[in-house]
Amino acid sequence: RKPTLAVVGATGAVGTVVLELLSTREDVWGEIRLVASPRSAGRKLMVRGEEVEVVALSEECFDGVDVAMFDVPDELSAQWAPIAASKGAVVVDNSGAFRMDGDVPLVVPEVNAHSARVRPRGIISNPNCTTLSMIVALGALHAELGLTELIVSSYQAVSGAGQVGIETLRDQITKVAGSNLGTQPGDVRRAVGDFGPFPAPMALNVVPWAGSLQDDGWSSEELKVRNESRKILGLPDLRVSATCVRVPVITTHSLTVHARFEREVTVDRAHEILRGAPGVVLYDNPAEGEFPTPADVVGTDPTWVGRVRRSLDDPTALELFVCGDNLRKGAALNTAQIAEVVAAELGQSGPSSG
Ligand code: 11C
Repeated sequence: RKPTLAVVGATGAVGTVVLELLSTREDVWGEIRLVASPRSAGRKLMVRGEEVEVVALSEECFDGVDVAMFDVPDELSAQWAPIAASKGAVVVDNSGAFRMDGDVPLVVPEVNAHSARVRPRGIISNPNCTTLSMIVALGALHAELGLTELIVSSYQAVSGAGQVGIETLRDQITKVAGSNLGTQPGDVRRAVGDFGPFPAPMALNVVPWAGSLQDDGWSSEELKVRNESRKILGLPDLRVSATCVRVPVITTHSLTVHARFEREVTVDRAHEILRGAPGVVLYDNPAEGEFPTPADVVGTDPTWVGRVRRSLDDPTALELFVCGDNLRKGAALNTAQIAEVVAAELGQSGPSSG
């Protein structure tokens, strides 16, 4: 029989994209069970062209489930993922609750699919969307050139903060539209009123902050980029410095990357590697105005790379601009891909042995 999938958090920003993907990707699933908070139970959502009723999160909702995707906040995953695993489901978790747990693999199928097989807790983690938006391209370059250092700045979309992030930016755009705001200190701040989940206005602004405050002024998001990149690439001592910035984009994270390698690199060689890398689109012809931007990348699956240059002062380093849809490859798509890797494995060994 085909494996049974539970989607926990089916009504959220990421869950909504998961349902779209499940309706368009090769269908490897038997039953798909949609799970959400008791508040959303009873709602009917479309998946694979059929209406499916959402059930409330409970121990029983994992009965007979082979794979459970979790797209819920950290604290809910921390509580419920081990329960789902104890009931025999392989959990693919998109929260930050388990990513750095030594007994939980952190998987990007194009980079380290093999590590999904070793999962002592029955849980596989999906990386943070900021790491995911660049790591497929960097994994391909690392495999050929040997990465030694990363210095990155992010330009993160508001949907990284969930549906409330999207609503906040839309509301602020309405408030500033057609005005001459953005010409005096504090005028945008006063006009938009409500900052929602952000520490400053998002309309007509950029905000050098994402996540929570950690030691020595770093944000949690910056530490995630560092720690998760090291774990996925299997480079525990990789030098990584990240500055995470939120920009007024609805969906698609962008990053500038300074990547240093073990030996001298050329743009031609980097182009060749990126052109051949699964999951990567090279779009790099600035003479024709061709480079990725969030407005063009949103809604697509690949990691888009442009503006590839060799560093002027370091022949072993490259400068890149990378864009990835933070709700697709950055979250729902990578989760679906991991779940499909597990489904294929269960298919080889029988669904109850996972
Ligand atoms: C953002 N990357 O853009 C964050 C959201 O660890 O999964 C995802 C947080 C996480 O705000």
